[in-house]
Amino acid sequence: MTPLDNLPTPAKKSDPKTLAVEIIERLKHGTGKDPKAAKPHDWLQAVILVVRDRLVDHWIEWKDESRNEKRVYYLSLEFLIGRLMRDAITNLGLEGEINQALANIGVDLDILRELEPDAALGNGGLGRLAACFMESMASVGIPAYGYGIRYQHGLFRQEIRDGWQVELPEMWLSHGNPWEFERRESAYEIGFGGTVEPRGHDKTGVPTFRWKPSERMTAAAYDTPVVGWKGDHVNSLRLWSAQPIDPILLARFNAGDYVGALEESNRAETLTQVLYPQDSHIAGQELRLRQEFFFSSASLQDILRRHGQLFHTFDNLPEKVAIQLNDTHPAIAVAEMMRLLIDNEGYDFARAWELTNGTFAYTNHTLLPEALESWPVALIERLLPRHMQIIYQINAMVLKSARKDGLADEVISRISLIDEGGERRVRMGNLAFMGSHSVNGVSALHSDLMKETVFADLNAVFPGRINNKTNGITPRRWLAQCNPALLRLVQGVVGDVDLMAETEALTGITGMADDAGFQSSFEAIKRRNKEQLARVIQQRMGLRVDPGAIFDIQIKRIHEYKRQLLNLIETVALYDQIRSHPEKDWVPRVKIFAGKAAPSYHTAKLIIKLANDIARVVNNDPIVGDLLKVVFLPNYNVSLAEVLVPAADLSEQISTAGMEASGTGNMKFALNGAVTIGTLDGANVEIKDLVGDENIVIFGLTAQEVSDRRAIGRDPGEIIAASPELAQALRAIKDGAFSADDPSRYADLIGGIESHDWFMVSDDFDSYTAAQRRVDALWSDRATWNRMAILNTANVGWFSSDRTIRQYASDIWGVPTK
Ligand code: 26W
Repeated sequence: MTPLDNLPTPAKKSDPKTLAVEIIERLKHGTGKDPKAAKPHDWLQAVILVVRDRLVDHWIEWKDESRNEKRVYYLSLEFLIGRLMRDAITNLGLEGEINQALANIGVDLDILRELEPDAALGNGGLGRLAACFMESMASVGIPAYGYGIRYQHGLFRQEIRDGWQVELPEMWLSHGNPWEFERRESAYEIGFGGTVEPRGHDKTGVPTFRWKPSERMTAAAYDTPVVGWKGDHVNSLRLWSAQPIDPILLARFNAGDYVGALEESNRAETLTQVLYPQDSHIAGQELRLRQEFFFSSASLQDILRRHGQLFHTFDNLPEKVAIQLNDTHPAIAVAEMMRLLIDNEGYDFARAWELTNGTFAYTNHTLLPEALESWPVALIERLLPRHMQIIYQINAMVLKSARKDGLADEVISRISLIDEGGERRVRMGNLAFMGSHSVNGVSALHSDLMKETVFADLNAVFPGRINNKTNGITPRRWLAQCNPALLRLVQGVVGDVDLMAETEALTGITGMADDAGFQSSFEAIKRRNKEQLARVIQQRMGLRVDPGAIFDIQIKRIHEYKRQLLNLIETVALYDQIRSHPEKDWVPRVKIFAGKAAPSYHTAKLIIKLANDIARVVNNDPIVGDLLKVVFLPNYNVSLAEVLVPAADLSEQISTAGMEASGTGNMKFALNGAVTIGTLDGANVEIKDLVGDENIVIFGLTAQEVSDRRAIGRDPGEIIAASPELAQALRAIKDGAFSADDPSRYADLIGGIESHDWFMVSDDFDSYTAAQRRVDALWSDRATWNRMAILNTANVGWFSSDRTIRQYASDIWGVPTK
């Protein structure tokens, strides 16, 4: 019993009147503003603080309640959380109350919403998945922490100037961040460089070591509460910021060297300044490795401190702690855990390995060889000398036992942690694999391919370790918040079930798929969402589009394997045909693109320019009119996705089969009643299984066919020659039909397709155009189309990230869910 136990700390009331009073109170006393003079940003701040107060009650309660339970730690260099206010308000069930409170004050919640910065602490799918997972872990009641980096600048802001992408710094923290709590008490020292010194011997006579880093800094914690559905559970997203241990080096300062005095300070602060954009190739920047180690070490120190305080031993670590590695970005944590257990806690190597392996699990998100991380041995030796020793030791142990099992030399050199072809490098994928008891892919196809390709040898050595966890999306953000009208419509049919908790109950609308009244309501909602998007397009680009046309949308990072180029070439072919036969009964389309290209990925940036060049020509052609419009919306981010996804008729998921690990945009579109046009890649395969063959438009080579064709070697020239439509579209682009100011702009881009066409645009082109004409025919019969759209919404509830998280919980983490 402490005096605090007797103090009443009642949960805050949340009726509109109390809320209104508190908002004004917060505005005055929290931000120091006179309500009469307050600007929208001040109101936003005040509303967030009042909502945050409500979270904090649940947060503290939940921390207390789950004290002795097994905890899950999700280590990720990216959390693409986007805006948080609507999430918090919906999950707390306060939408009506806050709206009412603000109406009484004369403030519009919708205006405030648009002012909240979109936290872009991620590149794309991998980061957004981490954000959906955080929300789902809270929703299903898993005590979990997300660990990452508090980047000062998230992913760059994209402007389109003269059709080209221009990158500008992103400043999400410029108005402060009312969601976060700085935890001054949770700070850890992080070292780099220096030497490893022998310390003596352990009880069994094994030599012991201690790392003496030459460079040190502090990791400071910032916590953001993440609230689950219905508000019962609130977890923490803990992001680390690098700070100098000595902000000013006094000796230098006193000697008059003012710049030198700040050196350490600058070096520390640089570390967490920017998020690395996901490039076509891993660049291997030293600063990136420093970021990876910095956040891995801080997170593990935090985890072990918490565990030690509770249990006073680490013998039970795997029973109480599960650490999930989001791709190989935190893979160095395997070596860091070994170091902490051996050097600091006195465990022997074998026992430390057992504990580490029992605690870690690893998720792989790509098979692209150019995206697999590896670091030069020399670099790790310089930055993390003790870790390099440990990595060698792990390698020796695993290879020795493989040798004993009679594995051939080639196999041994492929599973080795050290890649010896050329400059010696550490393979982070192999390190993550060996250090984990579970290795999972993110769709059924991708997990199968992992076993056959990158991890074939390791899979043979550690059978059963690879498993599948098909990705998911949170239905709270991707249905309730972005498309409330659709949720209301569906809810009216399925009756008294909590669709946000039991998303598979969406199947309850199956029987209405052919009902004329339901179809027209469904269509009317889609129409309003399209009108909303049309307004955004009009405002941002000054372009008028017809909401009666098919809205055909491809939004995702710009990458050759995702094949925006295939879509663009088809656009050109369609444009050609419309011009040749304007009298035909064409189905009007608006082709919408959005996405960022990595700043140094030239081909991707050229594809953006091509989209804009084609848009300029097509949109100004009076013959075409409203039959075809092309739009490239700048600065794609989570908030823009929330407007685009509910407005789509057609979802473009057209990657070269075998290359898109899962995709999650595909799930968001289907949930909101768009029909997918796609290849049998990633989770498209599972979408097809769920919605049925007749409710999805599949085209193109299968993953098997892609790999067979690549093995045989083929001539794209021949393929192009056999397709007059493709040949003509390629010629038009290549000859400058869309780039009169610089006719040879696309010569190399198209030349690449003619010569090697690694992503098999030409192989799939005819099949893709045929699929698009199938789409036209289906659209022309609106009852058929509406039925397809409805059956998509009805059947994809399985893709809720709650389902994914429950599978991780039971198969990998061994934690209960509610
Ligand atoms: C070479 C380009 C590249 C670089 C990095 C591709 C992919 C990466 C990341 C390491 C991984 C990534 O973002 N993967 C994406 O993860 C999503 C969530 O699992 C999947 O839905 C996407 O298919 C996958 O590309």
